[in-house]
Amino acid sequence: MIWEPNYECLSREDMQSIQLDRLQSVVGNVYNRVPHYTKLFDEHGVKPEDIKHIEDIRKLPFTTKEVLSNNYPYGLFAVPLKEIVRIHSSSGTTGKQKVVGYTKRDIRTWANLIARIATMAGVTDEDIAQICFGYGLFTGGFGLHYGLEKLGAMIVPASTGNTERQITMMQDFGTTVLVSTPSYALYMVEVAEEMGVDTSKLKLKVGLFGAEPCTLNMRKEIERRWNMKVTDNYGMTELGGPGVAGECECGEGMHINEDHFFPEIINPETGEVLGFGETGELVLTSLTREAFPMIRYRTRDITMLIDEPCSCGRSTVRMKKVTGRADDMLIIRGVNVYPSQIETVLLETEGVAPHYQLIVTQHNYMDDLEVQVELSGDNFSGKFKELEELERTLRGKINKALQISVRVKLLEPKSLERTVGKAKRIVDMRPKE
Ligand code: DLL
Repeated sequence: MIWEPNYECLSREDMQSIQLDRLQSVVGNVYNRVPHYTKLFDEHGVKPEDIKHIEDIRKLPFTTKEVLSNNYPYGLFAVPLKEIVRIHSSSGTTGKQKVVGYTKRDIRTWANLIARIATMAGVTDEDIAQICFGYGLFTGGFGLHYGLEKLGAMIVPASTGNTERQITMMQDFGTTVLVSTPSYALYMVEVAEEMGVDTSKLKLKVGLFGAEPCTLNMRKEIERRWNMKVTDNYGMTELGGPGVAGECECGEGMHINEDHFFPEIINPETGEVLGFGETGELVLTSLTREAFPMIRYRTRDITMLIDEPCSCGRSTVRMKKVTGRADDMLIIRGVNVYPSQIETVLLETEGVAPHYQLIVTQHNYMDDLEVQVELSGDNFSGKFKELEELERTLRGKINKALQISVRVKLLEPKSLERTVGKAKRIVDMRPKE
């Protein structure tokens, strides 16, 4: 089944005509209503009237994540606060979160987009969907919730945590659709196995997974151990959350909701626009968001676009699995982490030097982050009790800043290798494929 065939199966010409119409409208809106864009477009000598064809989008400047922190919290909103009915947020590079807003219409559109991607994955109104994403500022919980509700599925709003209870709910409520990060799905199956649950007796049919990369091996492992089909879906807070793209049952890339998000791939070094089948950084323009439009947003996610027809019948352009990031953002157990957030804590803490390394590993598909930091040479006695105290303080502060738990390892002064160029802050030992 296709949720909105009128939009998902259009000819290229019809799709481009809708995209152009919507692009002209959103560009006019941001130029007239958001001081940041007025200034930026003026600096680049581009006016809304210059957008005459869809390719004219290339005349517009890019938007980077820094623009969000510079305009924190509401500076990029294109409607008065009175019209905002909800905000969501996620971590920014420093202490400042990325905050995005939604009008009533944005919330309705969002639900529709999620209904599309859930339908693509094979979910119907007969299903019972257990949502194991956090309900809160993160876009995952509420995003999937309203979309699946719109579709008519029965929702178990389980949120995250209390994993044994999650398994019991699956058994008792007859869950058929699992919504979570792939890593949490793997952790859950481990707990289920420890509880002696025979997963083949559960009613699970499909997993709607997203918010972090899932390697092919990880996918196979989830499919085997849970005995269900895995699907991937993609989105980000800046573009409103999940709902940008989703995988259909053919499993050959994620269909982008192109009538709402215009995709481009660029060379992350030069900004040059690349063609279909070429790998680069995904750039997205939101075409319909009222409260928080984004023009040519550099996602920093590395992927590729494909325009070949898909056997599911949808004609929308697909994006391949995200294979990496063009910046230093890490995703640890589904949470976005910037090394600069950790650095800020280290710089504020007496007793440690700003020489650190982040070691990321994976055990049973669960991410683990260890922050290794050098003690500052001069003012430290080296007494065990003091070291313990310092480690505890640091761990507490970092956990609070990142909203995930990390391990802290204190190192002797000058023990980390010094480099003349860029410091190697991240050692990511997780499997890539
Ligand atoms: O993760 C939104 C979301 C929620 C998507 C639930 C899907 C399901 P953020 O927390 O802002 O938003 O993180 C966005 O996560 O730029 C990617 O780097 C990464 N990401 C999201 N989905 C995928 C995916 C949500 N399917 C950042 N595969 C993005 C790989 C993904 N990476």
